Amino acid sequence: MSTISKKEKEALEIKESFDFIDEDKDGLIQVEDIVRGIHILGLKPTSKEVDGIIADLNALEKKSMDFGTYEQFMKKKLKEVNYEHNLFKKSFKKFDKDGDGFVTFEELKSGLKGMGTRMSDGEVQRYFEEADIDKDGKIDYDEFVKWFSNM
Ligand SMILES: [Ca+2]
Ligand SMILES: [Ca+2]
Repeated sequence: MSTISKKEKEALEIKESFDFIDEDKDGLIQVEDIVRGIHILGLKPTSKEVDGIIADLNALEKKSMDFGTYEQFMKKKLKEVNYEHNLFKKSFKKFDKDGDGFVTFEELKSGLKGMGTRMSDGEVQRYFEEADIDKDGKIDYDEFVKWFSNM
């Protein structure tokens, strides 16, 4: 077990990604390069989001940014992503009644019922098959997130 907190780890990763992008080590990076940082940090923005990010940054009317600005920006982005991630986790848990890390057909069925959706077994089956990408008969968390994001 490592003793550093998630926050510290995050701060370290932000610093490392900045250093990596700042190739000439002058403490400044090009505004457009922030997209590389976003990818290094494992954030997967859509191209629409990237456009939004660039627009945000252009509004600052700066061509380059220092670490402070970069850090602030990344912290905000990571927070948004964590928020989304928590939402997925929460809903996954709702479905995964026995908490074994998989959602079975029965769990999906009763979960959807619990949400007040009226669906026939056939419809639930269709949903289930759509979500179960590797066809092992259960939905794991990754499959769940993919399915949910595509809905
Ligand atoms: Ca389960
Ligand atoms: Ca599966």
